[in-house]
This record gives sequence, C-alpha cells and structure tokens, in this order.
Amino acid sequence: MGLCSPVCKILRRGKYFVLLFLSLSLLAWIATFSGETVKSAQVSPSTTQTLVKGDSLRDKLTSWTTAPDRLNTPPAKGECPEKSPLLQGAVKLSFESSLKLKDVQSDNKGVTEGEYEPPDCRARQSVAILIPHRSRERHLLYLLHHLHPFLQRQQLHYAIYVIQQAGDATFNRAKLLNIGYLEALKDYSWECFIFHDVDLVPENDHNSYVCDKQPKHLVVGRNATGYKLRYKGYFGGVTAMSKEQFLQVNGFSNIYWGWGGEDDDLRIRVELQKMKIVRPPADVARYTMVFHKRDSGNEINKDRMRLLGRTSQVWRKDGLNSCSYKTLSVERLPLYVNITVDIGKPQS
Ligand code: UD2
Ligand code: MN
Repeated sequence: MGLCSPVCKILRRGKYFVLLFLSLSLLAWIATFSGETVKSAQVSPSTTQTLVKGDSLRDKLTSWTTAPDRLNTPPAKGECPEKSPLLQGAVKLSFESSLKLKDVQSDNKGVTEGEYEPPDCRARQSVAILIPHRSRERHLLYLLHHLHPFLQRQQLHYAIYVIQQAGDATFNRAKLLNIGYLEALKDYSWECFIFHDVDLVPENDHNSYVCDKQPKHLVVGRNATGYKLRYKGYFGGVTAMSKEQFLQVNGFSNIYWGWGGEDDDLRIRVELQKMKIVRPPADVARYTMVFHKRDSGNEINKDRMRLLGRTSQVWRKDGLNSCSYKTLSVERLPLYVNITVDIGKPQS
C-alpha cells in the first residue's frame, strides 16, 4: 500500500488527462468536418442546383398548403408559339350572296364585342384592326366572315373596330383611321394597329397580322392587279404599325378628303423618321379585293399632289395631335366595335 499509493495517484491523474485529450480531439474533429461542408456549399456548382431544387420543393409545399381560394385561380398560360399550329396557308375564299351576319356570329362564338383571346396560350401581340367605313355593308360582312377565323388561327389577342363616317360629306379614310387609333386606345393599350380597307380579304394566313420593328405593308398583290406590287412606295390597302411607330409619325394627315394620296402621305411620314417599310413574301401577302366602283362622296382628290409636296413641312402639326371630331355613338356589337363619328367636311 505504502509503495502503490504514489503510482496509483499518477495513474489516476493520467486517466483525467487521457479523458481531456480525447474530448478535445473529438471537438476539433467536429469543427473541421462542419467547416468543410460550409466551404463546399459555397463553391460547388452542383450545390446551386440543389438549392434551386430545394426552392421548387418549397414552392410546391407552399402551393399545397395555401388557402383553398388560390387553388381556384387558373394556372398562368404559356406564351403562344412563334408559328401557330392552326395555320392553313392559302385558303379558298367564298363570297356567298346568302351569307348573313348571324351565320358569322354563330361561327365565331369565342368573339365577344369584337374581341378575342386564344383560350390555351398567351397571345404574342395584342392587335387592334381598324376599318374605315361608310355604306359598304356587304364588303364588311365578307371581311368579318374571313378575318375573324383568320386572326384566331394566328392565335392573336385582337379586336375589330369599324369607324363609320356619319353624313354624306366627302369621305376621309385617313382621318377615320386616326380616330380609330385614338378611340381603341381608350379600351386597351393595343401594341399593334392594322389599318384595313373593308374590301380586301387576305388569302393566306401566313400573312401575320402583327407588328414588326419597322412599319409593315401587307398587300404585295391582289387579284385585280395580277398580284403585282403597284409601285415601289405603295403603302395602301392594309398596313401594320406599332402604337409607338404610329405616334412617332403623328398618325395620318387629316386633310386628305376624297380618293387618293393619304397612303403616300403616310409613307413620306415614315421615311422622314428614317423608318423602312417591310413586306411579307409575295406568295403570302395576297388579297382578293371585292369588286366595287368608286363610291359617290369619295371622288378623286385633285389636291393630293400639292398636299404631298407639303408633308415634310406640316406633319408635326397635322395628324393625331390635331384630329378633331365628335363621337356620335360607340356600339359594342358581337363581332366588332362600331364607332360612328362626325368628322366635319373639307374647308373650301
Ligand atoms: C386604294 C387603296 C386604299 C386607299 C385608296 C385611296 C388599295 C388596295 N387600297 O383603294 O387603301 O389608299 O386607294 O384613298 O390600294 N370606303 C368606304 N366607303 C366609301 C369610300 C371608301 O367604306 O364610300 C373605305 C373602305 O374601307 C375602302 C377604303 O375606304 O376599302 C378605300 O376606298 P376604295 O376601296 O374606294 O379605294 P381603292 O380600292 O382605290
Ligand atoms: Mn377598294
């Protein structure tokens, strides 16, 4: 006992040292291991993916656990494809004398007050079609009959506006189109405007009724002219301009009364802004013009050449910013919005 006691004391103290050493090693090992995990989470790209996955899982969990009323909202629609799968290319047009407005209505049940949106996808553009009109009811019926399904096949969000000139003063196509632009923008912030004669029916649905980076002329050819472009600067019939492009040129001139010149004036405005007119390929930009004679009240504008010589001086003051008119009625009919306006008469 006398001999063991100093040895036993040393052994007993040694046990504490070993225990202390082991605990410290364990702590050091834990610290090193966890430090390395943090570091790898910061640098490894695969961890980023893991985090994204974690997020979507969290999203899923949130969607499963949110209030029931959120479950009732329809899922957000994806954007419609660049090329619609519904296109048919060149189609055979019909102009049946027996066609009635109610037939066109029942063929276009998806249209409400002239407006349509594709049911399965989000349209790539919202487009307002503007048709200047007076006493061409039969042409309007044929156009609605073909244009509604045509635009639906293109998967567009669109609305058709018919701008009716009241009274029997000389017709003014350009001013009616300015009014269409101003009035349609009161309904919705349309991105694109199609200025459309009532008697021109598109033959091929690859002719896209959307706006491009430049103003677009959609009528390369029509039946009456052997499907040839009439002249290089021709900009009449059907044209597409974005909201901004049309504003930039101050719209059409308001002072072309009667037939001719207003389309060339718009081309000059576009060129003054250094914009360039584009056209779809000739085999696609084809139209049938329903036969007609010159209307009474739309006689040739003998002043048109003189006016065209002044465009560069007057365009800033004559256009959208000086378009005065009185709206007599806005009727929201099933197939189009019918806006009747008093636009005055030419100043003598
Ligand atoms: C050409 C142009 C047209 C326009 C016009 C000269 C083509 C294909 N079209 O058409 O865009 O530049 O010359 O002004 O080149 N309208 C009525 N009721 C009337 C008179 C005219 O609704 O009493 C409307 C209707 O939308 C018609 C458009 O104005 O389509 C142009 O008139 P048009 O068809 O008599 O003239 P057009 O065929 O020579
Ligand atoms: Mn015509």
